[in-house]
Amino acid sequence: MGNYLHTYFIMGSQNCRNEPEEVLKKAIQGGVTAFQFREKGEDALEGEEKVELGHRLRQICREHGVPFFVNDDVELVHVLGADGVHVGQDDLDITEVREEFPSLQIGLSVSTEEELHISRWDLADYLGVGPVFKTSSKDDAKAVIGVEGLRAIQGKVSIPVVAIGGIDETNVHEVRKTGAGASVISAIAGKERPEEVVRRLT
Ligand code: TZP
Ligand code: MG
Repeated sequence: MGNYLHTYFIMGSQNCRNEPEEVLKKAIQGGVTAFQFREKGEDALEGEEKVELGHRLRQICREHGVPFFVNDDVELVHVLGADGVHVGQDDLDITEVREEFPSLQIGLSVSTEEELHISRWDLADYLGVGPVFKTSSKDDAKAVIGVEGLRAIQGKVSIPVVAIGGIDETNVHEVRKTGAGASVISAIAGKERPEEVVRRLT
């Protein structure tokens, strides 16, 4: 699957300014290299509606050859036939997730070196590290770690890292300098022309 972490777009309907299907198509048009369906938070869809949207977004990714990840929901990984799953520190146990999906790509969120030490990150294919900058897309976001925090964690692992949290056109170059990928929610999903933003991010 190459370097799919380069520009990793994450969203759910709650993040979108326009129809999620249109937002995703435009983001792909702009050149995103992976997508994660993260239907989560106060205004998120639930139940059948979440599954239906997931099917439509999964299909768009399939048509364009973009790897499709599901955030936190093992059942949905099965139902949608996802290429990978992303797990947080307080969500699923990565040991169980790896047992259930031996050949899928698995991402793990890590915010601090302490979390890294207590994590089975060796079972993951990549780490999502942040928030690197201030974010408004996650209610329970941990403290901002900065590019220094990103580099510190990167230096301790042998798997690829994708930065997350507050990444936009004004600061993405700082992330690029570290060699980490960039994962982005609001700077793409919340915009009128996602394709133009993505072109400036890549
Ligand atoms: N994990 C750490 S920060 C964050 C997540 C899911 C939200 C990132 O969203 P944005 O809008 O790109 O800051
Ligand atoms: Mg989580």
